[in-house]
Amino acid sequence: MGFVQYEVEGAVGVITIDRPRALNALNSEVLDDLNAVLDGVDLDTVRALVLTGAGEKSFVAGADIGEMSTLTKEEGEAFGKKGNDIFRRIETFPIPVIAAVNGFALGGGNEIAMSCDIRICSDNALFGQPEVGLGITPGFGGTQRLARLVSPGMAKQIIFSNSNIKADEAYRIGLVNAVYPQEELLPAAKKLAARIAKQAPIAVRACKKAINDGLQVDMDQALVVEEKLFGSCFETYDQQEGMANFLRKKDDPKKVKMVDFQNK
Ligand code: CO8
Repeated sequence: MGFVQYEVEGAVGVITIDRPRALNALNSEVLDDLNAVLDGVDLDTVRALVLTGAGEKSFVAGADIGEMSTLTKEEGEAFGKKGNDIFRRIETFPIPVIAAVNGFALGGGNEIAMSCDIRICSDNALFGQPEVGLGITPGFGGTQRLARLVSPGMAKQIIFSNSNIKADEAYRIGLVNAVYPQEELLPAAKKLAARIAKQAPIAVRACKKAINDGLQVDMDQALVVEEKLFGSCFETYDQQEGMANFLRKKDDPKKVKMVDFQNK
């Protein structure tokens, strides 16, 4: 795929936005390629995804400013919707997506990272929403996801003042879960993805759905969302084998084995 590479290592898929000459900025073509890569993810075999940027300098330096510079109001709305639809697809993708933020994550770069389930970054990462310096608002979900992820006050400070934040500050405010030296970032992301991939896949998917859907409703409704998904696990091989394995181990520690979860 032109601007987006995809490789599978075991049960982990690694998606790399690959437009290094423009610091991996997102133009329409990159967004289309990303959508096509998501179409091609084999959900029977791949259980977690890592999303990163090509090169050592930039994760994604934003939406493509050249492409945006001549948009009309209608075209601007359409471009915002295009990005939003794809980022929402990532956010609601059935399996977990980990953003390995390896440098600039500005504007649309921070926004795509925030649509992932988990964010970790390299120590040279730089986060920001520079849109007001360009005369626009964040248009790929930044006003909504940053306020939900950190706090409304912190999101407003970052967005209104066009202030970039470094990796340690991103960690302090909870925008990323961990910071690694550049060379350790991708291995760490893959290791985390592989650990997730070893768990019962239907249960992991249900956890993602429960957290995402539950956050959209009040606590009473959210607990019903959880109950339904919890109940659905009892129709799976993975639940039967996972629990049987635990009981066998209690019975005879020599019977300890790794459960080979079957995704069914
Ligand atoms: N768009 C297009 N090209 C870019 C972008 C971008 N966002 N960022 C970098 N590039 C290009 C540069 O133009 C340059 O190309 P060339 O070599 O042909 O001149 C190349 O990448 C390298 O960049 P620099 O020479 O500038 O590299 P530096 O190391 O000096 O600087 C920076 C790196 C600080 C990242 C700098 O490139 C920069 O400030 N980039 C823009 C960052 C930015 O403002 N991003 C936010 C864009 S707005 C946005 O994302 C809105 C999302 C919602 C859109 C909704 C639409 C409706």
